Amino acid sequence: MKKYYEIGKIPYKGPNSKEPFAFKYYNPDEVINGKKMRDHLKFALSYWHTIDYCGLDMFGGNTSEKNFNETEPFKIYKAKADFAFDLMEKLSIDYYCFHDADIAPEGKTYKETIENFNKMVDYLKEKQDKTGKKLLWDTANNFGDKTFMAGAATSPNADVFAVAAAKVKACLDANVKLGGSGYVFWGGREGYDTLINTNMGLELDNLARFLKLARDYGRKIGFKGDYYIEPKPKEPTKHQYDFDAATCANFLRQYDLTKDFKLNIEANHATLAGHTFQHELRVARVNGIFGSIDANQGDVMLGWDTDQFPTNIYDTTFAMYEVIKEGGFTNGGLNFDAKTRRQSNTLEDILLAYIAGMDAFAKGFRLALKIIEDGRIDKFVEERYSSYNSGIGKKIVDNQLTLEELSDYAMKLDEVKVASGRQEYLEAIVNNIIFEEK
Ligand code: XUL
Ligand code: CO
Repeated sequence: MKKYYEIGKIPYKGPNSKEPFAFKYYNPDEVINGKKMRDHLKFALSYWHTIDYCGLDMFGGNTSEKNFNETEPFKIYKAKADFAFDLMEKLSIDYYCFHDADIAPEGKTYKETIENFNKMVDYLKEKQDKTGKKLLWDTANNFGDKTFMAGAATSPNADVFAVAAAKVKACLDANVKLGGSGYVFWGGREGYDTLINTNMGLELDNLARFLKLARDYGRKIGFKGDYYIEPKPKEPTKHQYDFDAATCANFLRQYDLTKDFKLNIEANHATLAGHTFQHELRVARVNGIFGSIDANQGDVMLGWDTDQFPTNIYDTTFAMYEVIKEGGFTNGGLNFDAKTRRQSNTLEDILLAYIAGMDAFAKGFRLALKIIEDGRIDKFVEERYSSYNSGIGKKIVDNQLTLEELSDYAMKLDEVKVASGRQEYLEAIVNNIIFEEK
């Protein structure tokens, strides 16, 4: 197999190709329903997993190297940025995402760290201007350093709240400079391990206060994109305050944040919460807070966030079904919050992993369109609820009836028969569409 530096731009070769470094389903400039595939899917590269992660796990060190033969800190981070943009170009990826800590060397003080960060933001701006690549979102890593061991906005220590604010301020400044369309707050360590040492009420109020301060500052400096919170039920803390989409929806509503904040739904976080990816997307949609996606997948046998590249066609199909039903992405996109396995330790494995994930979503997108075009599923659901289109059902949804009136109506009914849900029939339709030879 070819080595990374022998490989040029990844071509689209179609489903029958056996070429490893070619797309089988993602044809970036193919126009579907009036829009290029690249604009439907809005793929983004994740800096932390792709550019920094080298295979470290709890039992052993790195299995790969991403300093690109440099030893001086700024030269290393510039080489990383060069690699990121080269990779995006090779893969026809138009967007990227990063944490502050991902792109620049850490300084000896918070001040120096932010200065280093700003320097590298300027470098990324130059690269963006040259290539046309865009920032989907950035975020502050307010969980890695020991300062944040008890949380950031929910830390019991007010100085930590201030340090977290300084980092978010720098990330928002960077976002505006780079023309980003989103800003993410993943809860990180915003949660708790035991209530014996925790003031939950204050922590939640402080988290909301923090988000409001960030929102107001961002709007003041001209950030027009969406703010996202990213549900995750556990890891690193035992109880995360942003457990799942429903918990986040309640939090945003309680603190009057739904106007500015949406959700960044991650597939592996959904499964950790005991939900499907599609469930989380649907919950976000019905609450009017669907924003962006962290595309990956977990392993059903493992209880942690494995952040694998997504290859499960059912998941990508149903995820794209939700995206299409939502009318597509606006400020959001599909960020691969995914890393190559520890044993997939070469640079060409990164290309192969992205190709696998992008093709899985491209195929999922094509299949979701087919499911919608086929119409049997949507028609079945529509008919299943048709009793609400007229008569008593229409009056119910128009809020015209009291409980007494409903009771009077029910008293006149004979046996009520509920129609079959036909789950197996519908699953067979989905399989038929997915496996249909064309
Ligand atoms: C952690 C996670 C993060 C966020 C950004 O599980 O998903 O990478 O996406 O902080
Ligand atoms: Co994520």
